[in-house]
Amino acid sequence: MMNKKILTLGLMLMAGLGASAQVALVNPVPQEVAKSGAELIDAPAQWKINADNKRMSGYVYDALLTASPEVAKKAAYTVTIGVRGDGKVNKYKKNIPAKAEGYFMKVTDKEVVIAGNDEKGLYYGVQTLLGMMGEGKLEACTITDWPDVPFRGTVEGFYGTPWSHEARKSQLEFYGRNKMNVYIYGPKDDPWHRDKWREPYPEAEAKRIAELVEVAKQNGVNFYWAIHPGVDIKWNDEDRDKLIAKFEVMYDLGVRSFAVFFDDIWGEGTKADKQAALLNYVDDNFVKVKKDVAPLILCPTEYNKSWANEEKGYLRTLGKELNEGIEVMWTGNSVVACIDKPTMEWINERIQRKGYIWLNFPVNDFVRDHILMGPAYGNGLDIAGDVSGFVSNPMEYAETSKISLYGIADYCWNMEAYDYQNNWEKSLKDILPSNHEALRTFALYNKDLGPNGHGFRREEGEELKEIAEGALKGDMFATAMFNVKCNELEMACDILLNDNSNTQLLHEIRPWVIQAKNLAAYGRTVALMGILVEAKDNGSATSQFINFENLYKQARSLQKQMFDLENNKAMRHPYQIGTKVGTKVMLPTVNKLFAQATEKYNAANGKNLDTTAEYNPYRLSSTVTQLAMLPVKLNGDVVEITPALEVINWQAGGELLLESETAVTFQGMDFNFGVNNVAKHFRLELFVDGAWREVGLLHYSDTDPVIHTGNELGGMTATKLRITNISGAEQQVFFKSFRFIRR
Ligand code: LOG
Repeated sequence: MMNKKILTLGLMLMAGLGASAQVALVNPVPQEVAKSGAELIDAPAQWKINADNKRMSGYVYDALLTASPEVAKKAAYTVTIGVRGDGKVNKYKKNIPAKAEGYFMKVTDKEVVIAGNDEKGLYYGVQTLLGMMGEGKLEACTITDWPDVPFRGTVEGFYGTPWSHEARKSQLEFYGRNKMNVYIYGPKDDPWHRDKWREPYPEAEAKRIAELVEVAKQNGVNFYWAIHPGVDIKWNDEDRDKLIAKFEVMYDLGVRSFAVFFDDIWGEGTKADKQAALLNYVDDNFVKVKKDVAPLILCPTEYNKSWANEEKGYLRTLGKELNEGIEVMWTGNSVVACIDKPTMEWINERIQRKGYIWLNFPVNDFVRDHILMGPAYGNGLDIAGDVSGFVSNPMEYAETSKISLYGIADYCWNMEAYDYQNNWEKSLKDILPSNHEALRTFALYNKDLGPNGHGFRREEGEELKEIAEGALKGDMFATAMFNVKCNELEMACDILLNDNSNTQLLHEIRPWVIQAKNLAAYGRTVALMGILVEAKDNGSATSQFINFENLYKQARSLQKQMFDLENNKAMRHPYQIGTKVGTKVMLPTVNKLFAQATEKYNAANGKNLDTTAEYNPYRLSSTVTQLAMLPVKLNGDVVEITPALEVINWQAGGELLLESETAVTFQGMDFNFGVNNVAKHFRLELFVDGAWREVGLLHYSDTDPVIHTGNELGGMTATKLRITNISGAEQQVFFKSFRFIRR
């Protein structure tokens, strides 16, 4: 009994050791790994390839040729590759998992055998081999592997600057390496995807798309081209034929997979029966006729539960009417949400098929002041059987997005085994092997999104919390540790700024790295302020110059430098202005430490130094759910509400209220609801001297969606402002901008 236990323990330890060896370099984590001992083998310098003739060319063969060993007919080491049915792997046919894209692999000190259930499976086996050899070694083992989710990848579906051609090619290679097989092309700001959906691409763009299709094929990725016709589609034969004609043009460029998006629209385009009829028509007259085109994907208008109108039955209509095989996308319980079993059960029952997940992570188009470098976590580990596909909508920062995408790839492939923390550590090494520790240290402060309209937050700064709490209590050891953390961050930034190994990554994160350096310097200064004030040493003992008041000046300067950087014209985004780092724990802690130290100093020395670090007297609330969580930002004298990207359903009587702690004297104000002539449906009021007073709203012209205020606003002083829908009916508007200027 005892012996058996010890034996089991021994085996478990061995398995554990094995897992930390070369197979552990492979992403995604393989399904089944059996060891013939945790034996490491030096990768051969040469090998010969043994395969049926038909395997000695094509994308799988090309991938194998990228491996480090040289191909030599007389080499002692052999790589055998084949697909079920090939003569060369016939004796392994019982080992091959009968799963799409699955493979069996055997590694010994004499040979590697990779036998795919299909060609893609073989390709993935080759990727496993390449991953395993990352550090020049092989590990003796057998692997039986297959994906949990049949379609895995990304949808380039964000607002903002679309990815560059180079970035897309790099993504496709990354997907191939990490066993993702889908890339859906649908950037909101590509005119030929949305506004000019009827028109063909100009020649140069068309050529690039044709090239991407080729690169995708080389990497085992299906390139889907998405069209977004809902803004102005008319449900007539003419528009239907124009859509097909556009698909034909794309087909001629090589595209064999298509999607139709109806997200973020209102009006005619949103009708479920019309959408279903269009998709069915395309399915019957294009997809099925061509025979080599993948099943269509639809992104519905009600793409998340919080927007689903049960009474109108939009989703059920799609479920009932859409042809079998057409995929329907879903973002979960809200626009930005993690996916769990209940949401899948809810949607699948309505659409009568398995939902195709569009995960709005790590997309940052609604929090452009943050860059998201954290792990992909929070999605249910038990939904593999409930989804037909799972794609992530990333950031416009393609290279940086790879950190989270590395996790999405792993999650989709082997869900139950998904360990997001471990995956994250691996991803940083994969993306910046030369300086992964620096990247990790920096990324620790760039995980959370900050307050946002979707209420979606991420873990950040857990490792700092204890130190921060201690420092805030005046514990000197904790304050010193806090100082060390700031040093670490600064060090990481400096190392990153001189890294030339991944220039694209560094280019993307550069504004945040510079801001992080400011934050680190601010933190160090404040820590020293805390130490001096506790020690009642105003500097004379150590240095004349480093005294509390000079440190205070330095901290003030750093606050201003951070603010200036946020408002730097070259770096700022038109939407969410700013470059924010460490906003969950680090920055608020430094601000509090600053205020505390200054208060103590003031009290002890009879001084009156200003203690406000980051002051925002404005607070927003709204009975319109989609607006209720939007942050209010202060930039100098401009007060802005962060825009929302989706259609806002502003119910009759719904109001938006902005309150200020101190009275504001208005200079001017305008806002953009993205609709012409809509001002008449809304009433603007200011709370002046204890009573609401209406201020006129107008458009400068009928075709101008921007709403302005009448002349009377300038010079009015108020503590509250509200806007109400007075039309008596629901209004559908955008919330593209909202700002006022104070005197
Ligand atoms: C858009 C998407 C955008 C994302 C996050 C979908 C289906 N559509 O609110 O283009 O990147 O949210 O802002 C969306 O998610 N609308």
